[in-house]
Amino acid sequence: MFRFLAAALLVLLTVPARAEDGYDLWLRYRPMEAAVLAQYRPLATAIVSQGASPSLDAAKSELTRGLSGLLDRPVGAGTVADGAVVIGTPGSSPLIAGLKLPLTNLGKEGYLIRSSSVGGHAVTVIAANSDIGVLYGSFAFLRLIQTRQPVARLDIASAPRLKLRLLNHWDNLDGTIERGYAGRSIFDWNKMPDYMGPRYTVMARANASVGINGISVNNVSADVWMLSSMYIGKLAALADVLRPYGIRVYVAAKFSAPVELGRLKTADPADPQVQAWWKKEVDSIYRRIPDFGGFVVKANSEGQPGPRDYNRTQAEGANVIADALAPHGGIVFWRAFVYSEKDPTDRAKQAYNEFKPLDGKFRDNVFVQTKNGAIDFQPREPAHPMFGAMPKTNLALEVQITKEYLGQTTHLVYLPVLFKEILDWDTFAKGQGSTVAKVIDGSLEGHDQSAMVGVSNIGDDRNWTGAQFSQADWYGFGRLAWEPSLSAEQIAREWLGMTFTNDPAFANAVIPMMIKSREAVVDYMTPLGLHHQFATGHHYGPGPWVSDLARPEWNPVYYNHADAQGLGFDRTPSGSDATSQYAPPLARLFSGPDIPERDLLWFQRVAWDHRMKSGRTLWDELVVHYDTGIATVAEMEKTWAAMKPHVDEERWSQTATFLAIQKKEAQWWRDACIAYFESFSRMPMPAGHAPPPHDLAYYKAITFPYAPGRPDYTSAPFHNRPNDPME
Ligand code: GCV
Repeated sequence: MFRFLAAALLVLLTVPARAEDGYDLWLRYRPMEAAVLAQYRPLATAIVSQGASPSLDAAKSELTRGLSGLLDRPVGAGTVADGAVVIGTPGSSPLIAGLKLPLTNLGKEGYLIRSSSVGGHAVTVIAANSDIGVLYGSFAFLRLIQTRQPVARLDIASAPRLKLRLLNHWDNLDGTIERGYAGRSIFDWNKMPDYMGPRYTVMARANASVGINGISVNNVSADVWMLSSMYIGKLAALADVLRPYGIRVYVAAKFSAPVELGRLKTADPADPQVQAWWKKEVDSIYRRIPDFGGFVVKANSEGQPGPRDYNRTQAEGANVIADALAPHGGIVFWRAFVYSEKDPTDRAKQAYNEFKPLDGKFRDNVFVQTKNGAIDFQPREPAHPMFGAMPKTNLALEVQITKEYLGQTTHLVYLPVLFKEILDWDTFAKGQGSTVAKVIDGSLEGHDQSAMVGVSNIGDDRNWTGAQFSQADWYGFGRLAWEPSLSAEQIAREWLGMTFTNDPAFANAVIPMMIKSREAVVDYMTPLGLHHQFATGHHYGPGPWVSDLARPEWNPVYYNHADAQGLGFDRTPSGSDATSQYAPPLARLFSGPDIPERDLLWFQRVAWDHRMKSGRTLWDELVVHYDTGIATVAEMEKTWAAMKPHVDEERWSQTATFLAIQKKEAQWWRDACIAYFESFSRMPMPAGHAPPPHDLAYYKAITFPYAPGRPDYTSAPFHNRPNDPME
């Protein structure tokens, strides 16, 4: 009997207390290892807080939850004693006020965490100028413990470098998500405002833990219903849930709302009735949501209405809405993602051409929201030439956290490396060191406003983002929007420690795997500056041959320009001259022989037998890159296989299976692209590199009628396909 009980106990001790499925994100707060518990327990014995507010309550309950979980014993409200965690603002806490802490430079959202003495007791103080700052500080304190940092002698001050740190959800009101790969929308509008499910609060906690302070809730290709009184009522209920966590709600507004909703004859921004309509609409929103953030607007882009419909400029369009918002402190995020089928100019040049002349014409409460690159969230793009070229305009950087062009759910691609590439990109706008980070944080041109926006990857999947590792992209976006100088390695280390384990053997293997994943996807999808080689509509898988779409710039052949002579888009002065949109040192670099090869085919057209720096021909180099991408994924798969002892079964095996899918699809990308390009180059495969196993027709015939995330979800057309490879 005793032996049986001992065996049962052993089983209980070795099986994780709770199965893990990713729902708890990086806020798991599982008990620390026995070896370190003894060190940490005396340093967080109780939470002392004076004053009360919803944000302070959120801070208290996060600390209670987090410390009790991590320290594996109840840590609740208490009084000052050794080990107490004293939280608050000088305004609401006499204890904090008495400490005369240097909070002035921390602004509204910054925090200070300091080991201190109160009444002769050694305590940790988490102080800020506002309750939301206290909440941010509480998450930061928990993060230190979650990542096993020493907390006995703390003196940390942190304030966000960017003021607005937003997610844009591209969620449709019917529950589908444009470019969403993690299930359906988490916003269950149909049941709002009566039922506000628990996931909104978990999402708010996760956002606040990384400093995200705003979300726009609906697709930028906007549904006018969102501005209706009925939906604003639902939104007000959501705003109530998110407010304690410092998160404001924003809405994607449709420019034609004055016509569709207001029944006016026009949406012309110069029309006084239109101006009055926006004012009335905005006033009424603020009556119901006093801290409403403002609007995101996609205008005159991909079929959306906009000021150009009335021969007005983008600035006139933005300003009419900005004027309505200004008295309430609201903001317009006016998207620069515009291109027109009526304009034969290189698509990469169109946004700059349209916006650059408008520099200085936008109101102060307008951001021109600019994607990281001039095309569309490709695996790699040079930074958008508008960064650095609009000194009198607030520019917000928009990145895509959902992986529309990066393998969607199943490819492990750690995006903070990509985000950093853009933030650290030197625009040379004011000489060397004029990075995109300095453009968007306002410091380069002395702007007060600053913003970074990420297109959300959240859905109603149990693990929120579809894949465990995609949580790192959400996490990393928030951390970088707070502090763009953080390194992708540091963010990975934090996230891994909080999400899986702090075991150095795990971090030492998995951090390099995550970092490498970024170059791998470029290698196996679009090496050497290739871009937009994706299958039609859903963008899942390769389609470099596609040439039959209505608009030229929707076709991959528009971007690769493959023919018997060579490959690549000539954007030098002898071609589209897009290079001239960059500051002179970059313009020279990109149109000359010293161009970094990673951007070669983006800017230049190159003969198949062109000699690369390696001494190989372009053709051979291309093949080598595709194969390097696959080899990297194979290495990632091996690394992860060896991590099995460190990770719970469900999260380990999902990731392992996804990596196997990624490897298979990397091979598919490589084979399909090589089969297509070989039909032009007519060059032999370099030694040691196998030809694609099928002919081009095979790859062309692969279809995915119900791939998720498409912008135009309707019943997929079923053609009589001549040779369906699956049949
Ligand atoms: C919301 C790309 C995507 C579209 C998206 C658009 C945008 O074209 O494929 O789904 O639409 O960008 O950013 O507005």
